Amino acid sequence: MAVSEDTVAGAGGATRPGYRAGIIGTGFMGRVHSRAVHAAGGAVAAVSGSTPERGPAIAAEIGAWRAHPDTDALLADPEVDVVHICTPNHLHEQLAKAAIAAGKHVVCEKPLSVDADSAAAMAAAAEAAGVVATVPFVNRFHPMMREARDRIAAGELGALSLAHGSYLQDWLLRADDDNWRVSAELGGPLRAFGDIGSHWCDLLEFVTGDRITRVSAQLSTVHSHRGAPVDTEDITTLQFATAAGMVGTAVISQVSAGRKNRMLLEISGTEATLSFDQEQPELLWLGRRDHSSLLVRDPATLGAEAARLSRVPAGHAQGYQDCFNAFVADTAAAVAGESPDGLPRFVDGARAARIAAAVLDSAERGGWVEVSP
Ligand code: SOE
Repeated sequence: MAVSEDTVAGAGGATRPGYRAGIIGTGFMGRVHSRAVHAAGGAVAAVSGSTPERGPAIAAEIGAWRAHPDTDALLADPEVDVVHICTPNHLHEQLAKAAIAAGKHVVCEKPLSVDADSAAAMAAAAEAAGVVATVPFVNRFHPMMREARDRIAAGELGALSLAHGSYLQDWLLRADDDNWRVSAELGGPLRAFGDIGSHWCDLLEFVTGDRITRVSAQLSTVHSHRGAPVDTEDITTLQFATAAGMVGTAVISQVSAGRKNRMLLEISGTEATLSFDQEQPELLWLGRRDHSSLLVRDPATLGAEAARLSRVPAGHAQGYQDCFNAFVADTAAAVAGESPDGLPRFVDGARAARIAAAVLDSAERGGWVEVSP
């Protein structure tokens, strides 16, 4: 796969061979991706939006070299090495397969696709072509989540027994709040779970190294009309069990007034508990029966992976966009032939899609459903 002579700063600050991105989709996520590409020292070679008219203005805004009138032109652009797909979910499979067929590496937004079979087909296509194909499960890139992962792997929590938490937002609180994700046709049948529950489940499995094996879920739609009838859920509640014997619950909501993007993950074992709040990403609570403490992101005191992902010294808060920047930097490292630890790939997106399929099945049929391995 050809790459340019530009240099790219890796997650830990190292320089990499160049990275020229073509971004498809110009909404909130397309802009976040473009900032991350630039932060990594790469270039946005091209962009294409939902209409040819939007292209030039967005290209100027995000500093892209050029705008293409459609996705075919972007995929044929020889100066695009990596295609970033930031479109509504129903387009992911078709675009990712076309990008792979054109010999490009791919970054595709989550949920990877609208159902488990399609997500698995995308992972298989990437594997067969030997391209780098990643999914921005960016919460993996919080240094304190790497710290939690290292401590759990070292046995500091003892035998894991319980995991619980939530991912709560309010940007769809009111009936007149609308977005393409609300439509099952465009976003897939699970909206809140696909959009943010997928992050929560991925993070749980990443940090613990464990697997959700069974789920029992309920869906609730608070607003049945948002201009048109609504066929996706506002809230998912979930009970689960894992292969290693944890039980747990998760609450996923996009209608929780005042909660902007609050992801809580708390994991308990026979010795200790770790608790993380995405809105306070510099901190990790370590609870013990007789002495609890609040760990602060300080590269000098953290494990190697957490220190690697710490992009600024202690006391200089880093958060959401930094996670994205680190994710793109590690994707660039993978494109350059390295194997960065914890990089979420299409197989991880396909895994999240299998959990989503079990959640949907359980909610529709009632009762417990096994997650296919
Ligand atoms: C919108 O719900 C959204 O932008 C998600 O798509 C992201 O994955 C999440 O991190 C923030 O909220």
